Amino acid sequence: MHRLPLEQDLQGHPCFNPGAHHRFGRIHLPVAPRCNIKCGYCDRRLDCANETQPGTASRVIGPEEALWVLQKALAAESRIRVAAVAGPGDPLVNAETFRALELVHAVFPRLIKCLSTNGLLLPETVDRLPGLGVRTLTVTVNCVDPAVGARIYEWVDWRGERLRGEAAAARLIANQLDGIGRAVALGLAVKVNTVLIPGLNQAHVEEVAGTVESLGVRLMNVMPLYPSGSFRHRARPTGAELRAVRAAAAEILPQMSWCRQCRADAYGLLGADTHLINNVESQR
Ligand code: CLF
Ligand code: SF4
Repeated sequence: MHRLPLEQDLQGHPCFNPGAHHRFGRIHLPVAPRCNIKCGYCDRRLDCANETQPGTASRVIGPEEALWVLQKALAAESRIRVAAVAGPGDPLVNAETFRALELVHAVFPRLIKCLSTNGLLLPETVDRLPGLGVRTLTVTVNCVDPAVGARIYEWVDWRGERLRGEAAAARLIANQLDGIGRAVALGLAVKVNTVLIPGLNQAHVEEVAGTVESLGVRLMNVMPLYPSGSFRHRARPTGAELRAVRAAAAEILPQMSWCRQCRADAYGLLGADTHLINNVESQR
């Protein structure tokens, strides 16, 4: 395991520390509506399935409103240690993410700030994250081979051009790996989420684990596909398939097995979710 100076501070992170998820919680601020890629399993009407379970779409809120709901949520749930942006689109392509984190960090400097991204814009934005209090980062890496990625990603918007096929996957993968390396060098704790898609990347997850481990990633979260979007007719992995893939990957990289595939507006302890918007709005 890589030990970083921030290790001590991460004890209260419910996703990065297996001992913390029964004791501490997180809040997701849904300030990021747009996305710059199209994963086959994504249903645009729902939350980013790279981090969150497709469900009822979150209502997007603005940065100032995010600070307000955070204050309300902290008053209602004192165990929250992490404020994160995890959708409903990709945080890094939405300027509102940076503004919200700036506001939150100014008022709550001791809260851990967390982000979950597809990684396309990570190389050009990662330098801004430590100054916003971001200590933990999740990048969804479903493959490190463009031939596999061409079957997972429908398109990638890059520098004004819509890439497709292997060119799209190659650009996304290159940026993800470049961005992860930069994030680790900046001292961020990086986790990789990999959506397990039977028939597409099942035999490829160990290669993903080995590649990101060599870049300094400290934790991997293999998430079962939730069939939706273009992949709505695909099978969800069985429990046995998921356990087998996780066990093989665990030989390479510690595995997160307690992920609850939270909504993009969840707050509280993992799995004991309260949904931010409905509950906080009822207090207006
Ligand atoms: Fe949120 Fe993700 Fe940060 Fe955790 S969730 S952005 S790392 S604070 Fe955690 Fe929820 Fe699983 Fe995500 S249980 S979906 S891994
Ligand atoms: Fe959907 Fe993928 Fe974009 Fe997340 S990163 S919003 S799953 S297309």
